[in-house]
Amino acid sequence: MAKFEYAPAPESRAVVDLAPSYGLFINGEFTESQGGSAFKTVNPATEEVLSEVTDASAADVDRAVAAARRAYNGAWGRMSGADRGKYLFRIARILQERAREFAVLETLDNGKPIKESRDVDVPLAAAHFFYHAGWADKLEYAGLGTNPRAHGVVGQVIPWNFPLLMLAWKIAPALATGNTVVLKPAETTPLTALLFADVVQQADLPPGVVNIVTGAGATGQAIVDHPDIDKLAFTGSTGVGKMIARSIAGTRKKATLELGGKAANIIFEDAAIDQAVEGIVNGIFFNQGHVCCAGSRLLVQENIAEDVERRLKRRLQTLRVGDPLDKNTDVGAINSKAQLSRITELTDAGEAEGAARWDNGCELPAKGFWFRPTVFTGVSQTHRIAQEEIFGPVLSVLTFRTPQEAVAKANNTPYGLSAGVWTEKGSRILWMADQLRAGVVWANTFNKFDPTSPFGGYKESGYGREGGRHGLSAYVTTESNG
Ligand code: TAP
Repeated sequence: MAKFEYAPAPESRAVVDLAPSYGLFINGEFTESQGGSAFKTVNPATEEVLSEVTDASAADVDRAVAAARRAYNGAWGRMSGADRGKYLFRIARILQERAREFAVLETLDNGKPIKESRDVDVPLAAAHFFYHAGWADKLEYAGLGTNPRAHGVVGQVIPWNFPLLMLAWKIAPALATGNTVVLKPAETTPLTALLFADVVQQADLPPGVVNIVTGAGATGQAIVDHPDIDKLAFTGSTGVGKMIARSIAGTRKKATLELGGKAANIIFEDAAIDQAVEGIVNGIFFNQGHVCCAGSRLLVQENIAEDVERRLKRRLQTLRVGDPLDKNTDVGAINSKAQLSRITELTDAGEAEGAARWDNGCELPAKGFWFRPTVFTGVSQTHRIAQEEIFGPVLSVLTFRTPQEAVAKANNTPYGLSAGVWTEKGSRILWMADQLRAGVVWANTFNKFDPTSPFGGYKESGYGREGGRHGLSAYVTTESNG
């Protein structure tokens, strides 16, 4: 299908000032590792090396936890909520002021389109700090229980799909409630967390309140295992989440786990089809499908399936895949070679198991990690592509005849993070929301996020909520909940 030709409109990367290498941010300053090594972080769209970062050792994690403990026992632990709130407001405003720098850096390190980092990741990260800043002096009135108090030192481990945003989801509520933090960003996307360390300095936060240690899985494990961590907050895969749950079992550590998903996006025959098609595209092709709550299973009522499929494929042919820094780009690069191999392996399995594969046939850049927007039809519930999280731009289409069948199929997964329902009938939306075992149910929309709204899963999608008052409650202990 013919597309409008657009002239390229690349965002300048001059706003980003990258150092050739980075140390660890411990006790308010960048320091050298003790016994750790270094690794390179690359731009997944070009494979260009962006910088070298530290692979923190267990001794480094120990120093970071000690700094966080000192800060908790010192100025931060004694500070009033109103004063903590001022720091959070300051961080939020600095994030807004430096929004372009953060957006370009996120796109360089992650591969996501600039229009997403600019319009979604960075504004939402700032919004999380603003929202939690407002709570810092009102915790007594948040309905959390009697006399809410911080846990102490919180260990936080985050994934690569929304690096700055996941950092904000973790750090903002922890600080608002008076905890101190040791955070590890994902191995492939450490750079915006290191730039955030610069913001922490600029905001003049007391030393040790926020510590950033970069590294791979072993560094994350050292945080999880550290005896002086009071609470853990993890976002990542269900596999690693289960390992964490096993390693803290029997300890006094509290934990929230935000894990994977395999959401159903359910389209009824009375839905506004063109809007639903936009919702399907947003549901699975936003952020290259690297979204825990992505609408990766499309459940469409059988009598409209052909029409929806035709319109969807037509729409997908207009998606622009390519340079993430180009403001016209809709779908950017896959975050890493390892993730590209996983997507390739699962889509090959989909074909081998008998589903019909289609992609939009777009041209892909010669260098970097890329995958065409792909749709599988004729998918059955037992296929791996209907059961396993692909975490890429791949949609599996299944059909249903009755609302009961839609619910049964939607719930037929070990996960339970999110779902979408598209119908004109309000009563059906409410009935479906009640039946679906998912932490978030969107109605006639998809992938909408707000700091006031709790987010989290059922079953193997984890436990605990982030955002809203529910998210705050995970960071405090009260006289009623111990
Ligand atoms: P993981 O491999 O689980 O990695 C998540 C984080 O844990 C990374 O920082 C990782 O370090 C670290 N890690 C790895 N092994 C560890 C260990 N043994 N102990 C402690 N930390 C360890 O997931 P991922 O590939 O980065 O992210 C994709 C997954 O996250 C998907 O399943 C997705 O659904 C899920 N996710 C869920 C949500 C929510 S809110 N539910 C949000 C985003 C993503 P390295 O980077 O070095 O491996």
